[in-house]
Amino acid sequence: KQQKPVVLWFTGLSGSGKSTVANAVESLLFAKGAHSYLLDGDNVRFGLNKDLGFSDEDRVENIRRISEVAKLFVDSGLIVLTAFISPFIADRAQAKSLIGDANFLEVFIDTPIEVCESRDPKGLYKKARAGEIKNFTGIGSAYEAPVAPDIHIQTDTLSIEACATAVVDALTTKGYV
Ligand code: GGZ
Repeated sequence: KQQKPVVLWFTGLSGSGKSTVANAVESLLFAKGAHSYLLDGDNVRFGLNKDLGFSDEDRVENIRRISEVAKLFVDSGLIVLTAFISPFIADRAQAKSLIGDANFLEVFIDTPIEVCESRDPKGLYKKARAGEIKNFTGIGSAYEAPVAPDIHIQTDTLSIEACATAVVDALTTKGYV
């Protein structure tokens, strides 16, 4: 099976569905015989980046290291999916310039904060509203939405499966799979 290496750089709020959609995309890619690797909080923030918290400075360093790791994986020929809030435009631009325009697609998981907050799977929005988590993205810390994402997914109007299919369709249209 033909595949062209690329980083699918997911960005969106906590609870927007980045990891869920990225996992569903991986299943579709696997079924097509394409090889992929997912970087997310579970395998990065608990390992390589366990020394980092959620200050602006730490988020910048989090995204910088993830960009470097994504570059290594993409150099190995994989389709790489990264699922981090990556709240700052400048850091996503930096990731793109490190990895290279031809191998980078920004995927905006666009879920309104009201929807994320109503989902609140880990109770973090509730804690943030109560002042127990300061610097929570969208409440005490900024989220800078993409201005011109390569792929724009609105999770509140589509099923998970439909979101994942839209991402893979975009990859196909752009000639990566
Ligand atoms: C945002 C936080 C925070 C604060 C803990 N702000 O829904 P989750 O739990 O699983 O996803 C969130 C995750 C965000 O980590 P990232 O590495 O993606 O963030 S960034 O790209 O901004 O570096 C949330 C949890 O960590 N979490 N505290 N203050 N999210």
